[in-house]
Amino acid sequence: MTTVHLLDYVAGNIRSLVNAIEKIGYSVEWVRTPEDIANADKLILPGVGHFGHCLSQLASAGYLPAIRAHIDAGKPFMGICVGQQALFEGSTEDPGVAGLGLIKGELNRFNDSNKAVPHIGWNSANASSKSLYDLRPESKYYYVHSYKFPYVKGQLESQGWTVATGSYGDETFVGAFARGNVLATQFHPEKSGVAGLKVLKSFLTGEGQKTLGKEITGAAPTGGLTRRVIACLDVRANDQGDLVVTKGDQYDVREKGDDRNVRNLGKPVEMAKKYYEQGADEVTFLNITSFRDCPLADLPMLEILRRTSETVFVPLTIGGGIRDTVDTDGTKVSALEIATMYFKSGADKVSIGSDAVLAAEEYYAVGRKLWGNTAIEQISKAYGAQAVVVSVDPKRVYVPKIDATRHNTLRTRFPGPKGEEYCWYACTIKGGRETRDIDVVELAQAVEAMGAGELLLNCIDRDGTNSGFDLELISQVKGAVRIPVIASSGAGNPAHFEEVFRETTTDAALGAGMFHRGEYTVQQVKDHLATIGLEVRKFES
Ligand code: 1PR
Repeated sequence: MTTVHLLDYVAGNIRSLVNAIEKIGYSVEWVRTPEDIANADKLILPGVGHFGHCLSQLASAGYLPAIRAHIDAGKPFMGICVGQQALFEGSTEDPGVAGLGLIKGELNRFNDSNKAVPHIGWNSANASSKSLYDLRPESKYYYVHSYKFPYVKGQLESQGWTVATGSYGDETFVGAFARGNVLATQFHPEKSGVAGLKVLKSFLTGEGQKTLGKEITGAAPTGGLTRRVIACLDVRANDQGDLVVTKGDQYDVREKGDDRNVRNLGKPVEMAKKYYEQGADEVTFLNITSFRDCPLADLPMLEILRRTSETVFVPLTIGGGIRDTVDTDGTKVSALEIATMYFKSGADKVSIGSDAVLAAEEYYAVGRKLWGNTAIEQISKAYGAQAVVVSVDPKRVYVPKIDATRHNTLRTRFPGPKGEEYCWYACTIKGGRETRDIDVVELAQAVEAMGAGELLLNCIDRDGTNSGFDLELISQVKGAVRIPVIASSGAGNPAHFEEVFRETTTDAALGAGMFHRGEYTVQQVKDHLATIGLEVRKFES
């Protein structure tokens, strides 16, 4: 049997999972009705977003009894992320909603008083020398979640489960568990590179079930969450109309010569694959101009995502143009609909820039009230906070005194042109072309309140300068929010990544130009971080 049934009951990036399954040599059949489950041999329940949303969708469509029957019949079942969480009785995320109840107990939220939540990134799944569907102690897997089942030694094991754990800050959580025909992973195997594909393969071939729980010898378990290194591709049409990866200096992407051509650094799909193979933990595409002379459904970025997700098994983020808009035929299209097209094409996260600034201004203008109508709120509600990144394009503004402006100021180590010792960061829109009267702290706090799950913190002053990240900016924003922050702009060599990870609490760091120009590879950056003792994911082939 080379078919696996996939339950597509809820919005989300299902395409990556299909691509991963096909890469392993299996084909996917969709479960469209509860009756289809009866015909399934192997069943996978993926899941993103909110526990309550997923479980109530499953319940209202009548799937829960069919899933229970499948499991009770001893047929292979795999739950991924919220599909794993569904096996518990409930979650404090949505108290009134019942899970499948295969396991007693409920999930609760990570404590965000001492770390960023959601927990996003590559972490271990350590099965303590027991065989668990080809999980390796030295491998890292991609997690993205705010709720977890806390690990209590012996609790699940006493019920016959083999358990793998991860640790985040001072909390140890259940990363995966299996018993008999059931395998469940909190992490996303389809986004966990080669290590994740091995887990999926072990489930699909049935090998994992055969060897489950056997003692194995192997490398000692490694530490927790790794430092994430992200490769970013700014994409736009050049003057000939081809989509190219480009890179600006302080957002100016045109060559310095007389002809001022758009800098062309390569082809998006090929470059994304190259960075994946070098060990990039994520790949981000920013569509820095809109391609709005064609119908939305034909956006070239959709094709780029589709093709990239066939070969790149790490998370993909897409940004640019995510806002309510009007299609070429006059039809109104919401930001949520645009995001949905991106998710269906292989994106795991969408990144919102200009629209987030305007929404934040509105949020303060109406006295910090939320009506649920912003792009951030709508996409976050449908797909979960972890799927919504806000990309910030700030510019430094120098002031002579701390109280010279109403904005959140900091004392800088790099005084301004007139010796000013203070500065604040003004948010911009439209790729830095328009500066607004809102600072990064205000923006960050507003979008966190709206349900953004992560910030991509660029810096126009540093972009393309190779002079290192703006540590003052990053520390200011990290101090203002609980959600993870990706440091961006200015990386010129591996030591800059070391500096940003050592001197700030940033959750991830992103580079563009230094990779595109071939000055350094992603692997060189990660090797450097490993040499100085920082935890990184090693690329597996
Ligand atoms: O406003 O929602 O349509 O989104 C537009 C998106 O396009 C935003 O995320 C914005 O940051 C991005 N963008 C717009 N114009 C430019 C430009 O360069 N002219 N690129 C642009 C932003 C910045 C970074 C860059 C880092 C690292 N690119 O992502 O990759 O600065 O570069 P480096 O390592 O070489 O220094 P919307």
